Amino acid sequence: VIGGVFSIHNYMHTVLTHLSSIYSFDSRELRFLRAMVFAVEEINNSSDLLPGVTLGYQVYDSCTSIPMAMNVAIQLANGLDPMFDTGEQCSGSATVTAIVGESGSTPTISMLRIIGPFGIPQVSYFSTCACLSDKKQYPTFFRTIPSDQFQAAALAHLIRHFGWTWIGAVRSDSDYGNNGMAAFLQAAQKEGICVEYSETIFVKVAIINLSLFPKLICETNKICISSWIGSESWVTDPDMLRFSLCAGAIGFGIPRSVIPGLRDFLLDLSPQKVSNSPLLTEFWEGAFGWTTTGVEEKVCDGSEDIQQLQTPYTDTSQLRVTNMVYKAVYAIAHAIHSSVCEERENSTVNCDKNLHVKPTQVNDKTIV
Ligand SMILES: *[C@@H]1O[C@H](CO)[C@@H](O)[C@H](O)[C@H]1NC(C)=O
Ligand SMILES: *[C@@H]1O[C@H](CO)[C@@H](O)[C@H](O)[C@H]1NC(C)=O
Ligand SMILES: CC(=O)N[C@H]1CO[C@H](CO)[C@@H](O)[C@@H]1O
Repeated sequence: VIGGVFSIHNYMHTVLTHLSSIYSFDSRELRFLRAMVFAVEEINNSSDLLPGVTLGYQVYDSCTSIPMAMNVAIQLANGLDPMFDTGEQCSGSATVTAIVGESGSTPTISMLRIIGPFGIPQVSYFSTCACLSDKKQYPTFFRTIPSDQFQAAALAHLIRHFGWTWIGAVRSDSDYGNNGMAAFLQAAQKEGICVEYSETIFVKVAIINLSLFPKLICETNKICISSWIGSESWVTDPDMLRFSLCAGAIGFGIPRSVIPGLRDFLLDLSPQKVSNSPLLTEFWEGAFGWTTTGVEEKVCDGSEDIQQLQTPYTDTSQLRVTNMVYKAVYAIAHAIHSSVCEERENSTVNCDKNLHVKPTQVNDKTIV
């Protein structure tokens, strides 16, 4: 059984005019989650990788919250009941052998502090903080996405390339923001770029979920900027590109990819399948049931057609981070494979289903 942790829900508290909470469902993260399930199924169908061994999964929503991510880490280490997606093939609980996740660097670090001592390998698809490359601190951490160390240097090159020598820099106050900025400032100095200011958050808005910081800048549109240069996590975020101010932003993205069969898998949601999963039900109701203002409400009756939907969940035109999720599952499967399978002389592969795989064994075999 492998664990998966995704930031499906976001909670933001803003104090722009009065204290209000913005609650949102990130259907792109739901796509990441479903890509993990897809990869598990594909591996289960494969006769080369883990023949005769069935992978299972337990997936959780960390709600983009650090306390929640820590809670999930404890549950994964203990093998308690899954909170979401209890439908389909759950065969009961078990301590997970490896974990795919988290999305953000800070929740990933929080999880590693808890789960690391158990030796359970954690493979992130989206945590880019260079700080995570420290193998002494995080011996069980792996990732399929490159460290920000490379991005910082590349961004400084890019700015130099366009001859912009005078810039301002803003970041979120998080491990991703602070470490990323530190690396960038160093790289910028090397390139002879003058950084006028480097700020965390602007005063009027207090945001609990700091990774959403740039989103708010774009939404409130209060800062006058001639050109935005963004880091990967927001320059390819469909939510950000909705704002014209951000639509012209440039930066580096993870390459696009094509995952054959994934689109059909994502769209293969019968009302039956949806109603078996609380998470899919929420997505479905949100996509078909209510408008974003919550004013017009209509009830789902099973006649909804997902083919007609245009949401980040159904948008498979880019598959950047999604591919990193897919690769993370495969990295884990290969590590388990080399722990329990052996190639015979006559080149058949024999896997010992009954062998209890220790997470530390898998940790030693994980290569990404
Ligand atoms: C796995 O095999 C089943 C049965 O052949 C098929 O229906 C399903 O689409 C396959 N899943 C993947 C992800 O390849
Ligand atoms: C390969 O060898 C194993 C024993 O080492 C045997 O059980 C198996 O049937 C053989 N497979 C083939 C295809 O010859
Ligand atoms: C979780 C999952 O997809 N399990 C499936 C793995 O593949 C086997 C063989 O196709 C199925 O029986 C499992 O249900």
